[in-house]
Amino acid sequence: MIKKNLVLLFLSIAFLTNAQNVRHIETINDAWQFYKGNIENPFSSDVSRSWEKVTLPHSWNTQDILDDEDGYYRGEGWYKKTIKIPQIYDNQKVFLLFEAANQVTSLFVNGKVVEKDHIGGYTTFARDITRVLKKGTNEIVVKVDNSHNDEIIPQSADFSFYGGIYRDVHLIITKQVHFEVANLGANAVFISTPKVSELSAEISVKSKIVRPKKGTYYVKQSLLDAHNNLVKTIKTKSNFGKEVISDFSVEKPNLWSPENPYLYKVITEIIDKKGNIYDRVENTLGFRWFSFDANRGFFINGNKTKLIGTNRHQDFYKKANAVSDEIHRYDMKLLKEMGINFLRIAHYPQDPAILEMCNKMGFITTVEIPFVNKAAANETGKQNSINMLKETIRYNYNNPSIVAWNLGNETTMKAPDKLGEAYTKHFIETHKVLSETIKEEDKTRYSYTVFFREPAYQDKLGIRFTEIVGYNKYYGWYIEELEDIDKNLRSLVKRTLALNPDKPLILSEYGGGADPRLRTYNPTRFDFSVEYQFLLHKAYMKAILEIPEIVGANVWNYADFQVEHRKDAVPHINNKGLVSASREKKDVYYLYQALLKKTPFLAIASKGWKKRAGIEDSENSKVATQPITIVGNTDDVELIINGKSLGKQKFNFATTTFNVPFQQGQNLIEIVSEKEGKVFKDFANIDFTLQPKNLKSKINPFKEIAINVGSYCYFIETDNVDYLWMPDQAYTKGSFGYLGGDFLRTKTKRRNNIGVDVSVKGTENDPVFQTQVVGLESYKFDVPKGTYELSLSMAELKSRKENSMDILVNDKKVWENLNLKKQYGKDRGVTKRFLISVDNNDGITISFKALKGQTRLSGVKLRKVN
Ligand code: GCB
Ligand code: CA
Repeated sequence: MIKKNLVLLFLSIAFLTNAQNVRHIETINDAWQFYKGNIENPFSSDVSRSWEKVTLPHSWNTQDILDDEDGYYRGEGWYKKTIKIPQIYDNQKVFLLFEAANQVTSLFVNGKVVEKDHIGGYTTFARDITRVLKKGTNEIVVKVDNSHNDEIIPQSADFSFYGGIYRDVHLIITKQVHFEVANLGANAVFISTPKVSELSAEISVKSKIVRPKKGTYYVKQSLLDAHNNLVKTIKTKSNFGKEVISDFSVEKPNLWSPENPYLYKVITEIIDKKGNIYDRVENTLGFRWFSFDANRGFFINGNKTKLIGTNRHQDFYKKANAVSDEIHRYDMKLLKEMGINFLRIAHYPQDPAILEMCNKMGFITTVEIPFVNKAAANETGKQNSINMLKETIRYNYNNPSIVAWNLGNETTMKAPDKLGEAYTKHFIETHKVLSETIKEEDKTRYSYTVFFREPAYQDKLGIRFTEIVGYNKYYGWYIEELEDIDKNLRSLVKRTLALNPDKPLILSEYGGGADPRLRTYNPTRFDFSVEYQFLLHKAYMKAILEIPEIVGANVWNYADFQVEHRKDAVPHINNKGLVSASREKKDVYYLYQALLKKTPFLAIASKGWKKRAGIEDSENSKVATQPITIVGNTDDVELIINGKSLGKQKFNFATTTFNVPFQQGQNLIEIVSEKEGKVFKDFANIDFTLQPKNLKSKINPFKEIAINVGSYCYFIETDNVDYLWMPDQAYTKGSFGYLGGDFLRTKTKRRNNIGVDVSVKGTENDPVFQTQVVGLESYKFDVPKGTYELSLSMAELKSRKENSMDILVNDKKVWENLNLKKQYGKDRGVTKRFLISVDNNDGITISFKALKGQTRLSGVKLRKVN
């Protein structure tokens, strides 16, 4: 035993010292100088130009994608830095590796251009800078350009094309004899496992040695298990200028799978006859075999596995895409805790930290290039797309978690038949050549494409070249109703399998938006409430789990992300995330945990909603009863409110809803469940405002209320420390509400939702303004005598006609001839506050008299001053 350990110790010491001797890698992320704009002569010593000091990862679009101005900066950005190149070896070779920069990158060292520009914003590339280096300090200048470019994908997409060096930059130093660094995709070694079974596995490692002159060199492979114990080594002699292929095998491999993501390590070294080491690279390796079957689903190591997971963008609130490895890994941790086994890395290759974690955590993944919506319809555009795909496959080749390469997303979004014959021809060719490229580059994985149009549409164009097909279907959101999700998915499966019986189908996107500030007990389609999103996903999951031909499904999206041109409840944010853009969990995240986790799980789904309000059940009843949904994978759950048990309820599809009486002030909700003899709990502390049923109540006197007029949703104004707006209601005697008019709706062929999607200027409270009552006659509050602050919020959104009105409070004109569009501008939120005294029993009546067009009101606040 001791002896064995000693051997191991020596072995690991040997690896340690070797590791220090070969290939030096360090990041160079700090203290770059940055200038946003064009520079005519970058090497003149123009002192008038002021440079900003920045740290990588960096993007110049962190702010302008979120502001009220249309558009964001798309142009040149310059980075410069002087560095001393560490002297590590005699005759060393020096490289710069950019994990990514968006989207055209030009590199200059000491005033000299280094190779061709790198094209594409999402793939990793390396450049050999040895030739242009000098002793002492060296000046590195990098120009990055994110202008629209007809020759580079993406041409159009529902995400922002942030500019900058937004991932790490590495300095790599090797000896003269080394594994190729600056190749397409910047990967030194390609590992595949041509045959894997429980009994044995074959390994094939391809590498290429770069060396100045002939000589005898060997490539040595060392396979280590997860505990760093050496399993096998082999040595292969290299031939000058040729790739080296090292084939070997192992017995009884530990298999890699989502349940048990067992990883080996392959150390690949260049050695000479005497055993001197020249270069060394490490890769992880997972042994697995897998297959997709259109009718039976996905199999890994012979086990049928339903693939359930999400999509992910590389984006974070106010950071654009300049996201640290720590955040990338944090995301992966949240995804793991959610219980998923599948990740679609959309819509472009992402940071290497993501795939590292996919390998370690056991996610089955697909990776794609940013061929989104539309092709770069010219020959260069096509070649660039092919190159990008090659870079993607080569750089990521060794990750065992990847099972398919996706060539594009919703490429028929801009209908090719409407873009002319030349475009269509080019478009079809691009699909063909990309799907061929996948199989040429990697025979061990599947080729994949994602569409959203009808299967027949793609078939008519003849672009279903890939082995797997994905569909993005937003039933219950953009189209169709929630009740019909199951029916619609079954019908989709039928339609696609009828045309292509052997092509497995993945539901590559589904979902709906939710603004964590919007809450409701009357969820409706497209209201952006957290509650509607919850119901939508529940319906989807039911269907997905029941339909075997849906081999895998990915929620759109793991997290909210920033899209400059979006005008949803939170402008510039696509809020279909299960967590927000700064990673706060929405209720639906817990639903997935309850449905997917193998370990006992229990949660109050809406525990993130801490500040609530409601109208008393009846006059002076002292409580307002509201539903609370619990999610869990135990049998049943007990709910206790303020120390009083409401009994136990059974879970149905991982959910159950209690009717909970809330009192004024703090309310403690506790839930308790048991599984396998263990107790599980969750709790929430809710600060509740109990609004009087009768506004003249002496027991619960009226103080203040804010109403989100024209909406069934509560709105939590997070910027104002959770200031709460209540849902609207038609007036009833003794209470408050609108008289006359209707909720504003967006009526299209596909939708009839409350509110209108406009980015409202001058406010962060877009949802208050986006919803309104139009054509109202009055708004009434049956409040007692007193002095009140009344504040009215309104906006004219997307209106075409002229609208003007007079507003009267208790018959006194307070706002005359108000024309919002003319006087304040279109799509602008306007709020005005009035001091009102009520000296009789008639309360407050705010009357709206149309002079032209229609009256409107978005929000109203009333506060009793004294
Ligand atoms: C899609 C696209 C994705 C969008 C999403 C949406 O189908 O693939 O890029 O963000 O829909 O939210 O509309
Ligand atoms: Ca409103």
